Amino acid sequence: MRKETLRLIFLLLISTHLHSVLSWKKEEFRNCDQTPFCKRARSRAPGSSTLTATDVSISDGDLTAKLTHKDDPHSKPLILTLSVHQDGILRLIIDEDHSLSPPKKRFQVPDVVVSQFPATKLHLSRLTPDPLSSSVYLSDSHSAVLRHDPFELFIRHDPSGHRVLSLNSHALFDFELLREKSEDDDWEERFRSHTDRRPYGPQSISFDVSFYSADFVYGIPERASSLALKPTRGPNVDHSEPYRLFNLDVFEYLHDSPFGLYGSIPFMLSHGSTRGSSGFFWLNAAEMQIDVLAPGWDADSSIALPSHRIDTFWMAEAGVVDAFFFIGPSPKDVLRQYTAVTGTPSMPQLFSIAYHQCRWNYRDEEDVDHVDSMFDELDIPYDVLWLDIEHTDGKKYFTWDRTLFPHPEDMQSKLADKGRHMVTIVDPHIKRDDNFHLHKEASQKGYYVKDSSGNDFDGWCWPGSSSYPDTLNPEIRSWWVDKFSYSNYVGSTPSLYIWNDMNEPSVFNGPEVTMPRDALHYGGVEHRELHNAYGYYFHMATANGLLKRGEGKDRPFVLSRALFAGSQRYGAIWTGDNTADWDHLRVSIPMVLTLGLTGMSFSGADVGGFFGNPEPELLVRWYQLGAYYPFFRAHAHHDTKRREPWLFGERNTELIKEAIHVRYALLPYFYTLFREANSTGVPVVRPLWMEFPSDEATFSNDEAFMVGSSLLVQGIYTERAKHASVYLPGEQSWYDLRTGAVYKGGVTHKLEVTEESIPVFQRAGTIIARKDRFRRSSTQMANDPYTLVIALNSSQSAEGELYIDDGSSFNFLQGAYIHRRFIFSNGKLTSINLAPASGSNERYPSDAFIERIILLGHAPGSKNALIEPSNQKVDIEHGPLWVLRARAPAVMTIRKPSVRVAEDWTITVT
Ligand code: NBV
Repeated sequence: MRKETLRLIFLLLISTHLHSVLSWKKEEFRNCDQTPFCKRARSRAPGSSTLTATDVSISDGDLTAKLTHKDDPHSKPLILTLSVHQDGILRLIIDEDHSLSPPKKRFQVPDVVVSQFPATKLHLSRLTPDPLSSSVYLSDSHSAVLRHDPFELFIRHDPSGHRVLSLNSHALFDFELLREKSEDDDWEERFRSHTDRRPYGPQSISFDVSFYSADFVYGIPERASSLALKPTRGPNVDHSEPYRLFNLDVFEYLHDSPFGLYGSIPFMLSHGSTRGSSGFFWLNAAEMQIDVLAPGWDADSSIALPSHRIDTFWMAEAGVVDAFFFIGPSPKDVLRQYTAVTGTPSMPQLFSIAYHQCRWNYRDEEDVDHVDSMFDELDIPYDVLWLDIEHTDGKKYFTWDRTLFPHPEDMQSKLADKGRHMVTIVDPHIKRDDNFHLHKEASQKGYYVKDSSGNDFDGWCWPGSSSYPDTLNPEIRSWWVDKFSYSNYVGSTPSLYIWNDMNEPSVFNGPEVTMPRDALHYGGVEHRELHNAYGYYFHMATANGLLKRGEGKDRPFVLSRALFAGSQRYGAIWTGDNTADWDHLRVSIPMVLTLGLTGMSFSGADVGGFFGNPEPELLVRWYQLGAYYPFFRAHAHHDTKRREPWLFGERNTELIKEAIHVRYALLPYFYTLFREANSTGVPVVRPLWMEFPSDEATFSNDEAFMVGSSLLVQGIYTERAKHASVYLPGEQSWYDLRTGAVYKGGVTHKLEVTEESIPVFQRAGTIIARKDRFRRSSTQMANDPYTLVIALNSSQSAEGELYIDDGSSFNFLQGAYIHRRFIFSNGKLTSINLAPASGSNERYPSDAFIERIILLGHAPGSKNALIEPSNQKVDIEHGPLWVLRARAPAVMTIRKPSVRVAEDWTITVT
């Protein structure tokens, strides 16, 4: 009887859940006014902080100081520590004074700062003696200055005396100290039907951060809004909510809202035309709210600060100040500095950057087989087929519904025979079913997150009553890791990879559809302190599971919905449940760009839109744009009509196929960019201003983006578009990727567009490597020859890089790769080795060769090309720019130079 009632309640809950899918329900989520710490912080006036820095000294190579309230010298001080790291990185920690035994240790997020980072610390030994301030050198050209009274921290560019970044310039700093509860204290907080016991009371932190010489600020994903962050407070601001960072499962999110979605990265960058970029990162996993303040917000303030400054206000519910300042000065420098702290994106397997076919759900093995064979029949390449929650036995992850999927191993091996892979979903909610071994083990071992009374937290999710593994605990992570072994995950094979969904975590009956803030984790950490990093730890444990399964030889692939700073080390993320409409297509670009700017280079949006049925035209445009997302996957809600590429008539199938083909042709270029991201942190897709940092016309461009430094992509975001305005930055020209037609740089062009493609251009002065033969999957293209596309600039020169490795193992870390730079100048193309001088050819031997070289923008008349050292002559002819495309324009082509990619050679055009 009890079971029946529970079942009914559950069905009711699910139906309300699904009902709420119909639209975003504002009232289900807290706004700043309903969030006491946010409301309190926002009501504070500039100048209200009375903290002064005293007892400044250098100890252990760090600068330390006490922060005390001037008007209350007996109040408990805070301890400030400043450390300086290589490459102009400043770290600031402010916490309670542990020697005064605060009621509890505040949570400082572990496992995000990479282990190598502390080793980059520079030992401070010199402090300038000045009663008003203390300063230390940050780099050859920058100092960090701590003003004592009132306390303020700023970074100064010494030669010019200009400021770069500062904290507490408006004296808004506030740090609520933990205290023992007295009888009069009522710390409980209520939201809708939920009560948060808040046993430790108020503990929030807030402060202002200013970015100087800045025209715009960017970053702090994840939300569906513009790339440049609009002000949220001050004169002429039309909406008044701060940007929220609180990982939530938000149904049908709006396409233009400051509301935080599934992931949080508390990292903001500024950019300006005069002095470039700088960055600020606050490592804190509690709910955060951030205001971008409009000029004039502090009209009453007497503090005179330079213009071209952007003030921001940061508020967090708990934790400590563990903040990092990055001095840039170029946007790429900021990314390098940020990823020196949180890690660069991991190097993905080649297959995972190709095309993925997903839907909730591919019903059964027959369905899988049918979809797979249709791709073959139509000659459309794809690499991965995905199975959503319905493939399991009653939403118990790591199991199969054996009626629908009786032979999972055979199913996977059939795909693997064609070089294809499968991904299955593994969510964090574990079904509380005593017959489920995972649940039995987890509950016996005490591995679940606890509720505020210390019992296993029990919440509703897909399987009904569910509990959640506490992956903050390293022991629980290693337990989780072992679940991915072939013997534990019965039915899994080496070509199976994983998808983590709902890891915000999503709890259908929880406050704001998530876990209560007073739930408890390992070490007595409250969920409120850890919330934004829960999904990060789960993603980490899953990725490490795949790593261990492959005995450390295979690069894992795990897609996660929730994310935090550092998630880039564990896999890809996607932008969740978008909608099949033009606005969502448009907003996918600032969303993906923002993720890239905050280290998370490997991301994409559901192609086609998750909710709703796209019109064929929208679907085609989505494929054309999605082919340039770093993560390229089509996906759809189970209530939508089937939408595999062949279901919209022959013409649309052709168009979709062509979009996918372009991605496959460009895989060598994409893979080279993924390696660049892996070694430098610079994202695969970039805002235009990252490549053209002084061109103001690019600063708020949300519609176009760069793929690497060579391609510019302009999306088409409206129905039946006949024209598009495309701004092509820089002084050099641009070549249309499809036609080779040349366009002037520094101009906005009004271009005709057809259904055949969106506008994409190759920048003059660049060389791109392609693979133009199409097979079933990227894996099957491994030994195919390359085409080089040389786009010459006005001095008839160009450069580009190509990175190749085995596409799946970690041998590249031992130098098993090919990395070449191609330089074309004075009529001669030279291939130069960029890999460590000795041994790379032996470590990664390859016969791969170049079958065609296309010269765009070359002066006509050349007939031959001389290849050295082989001393062979080959013809220069007119050949198609795209071999497989009928009616492709003819361009100057060096056919069959047949030089090996791994070797040094030159080709001289005569
Ligand atoms: O697992 C089902 C879906 C999934 O297809 C989607 O991609 C996720 O974002 N999942 C959310 C849960 C339910 C969504 C209504």
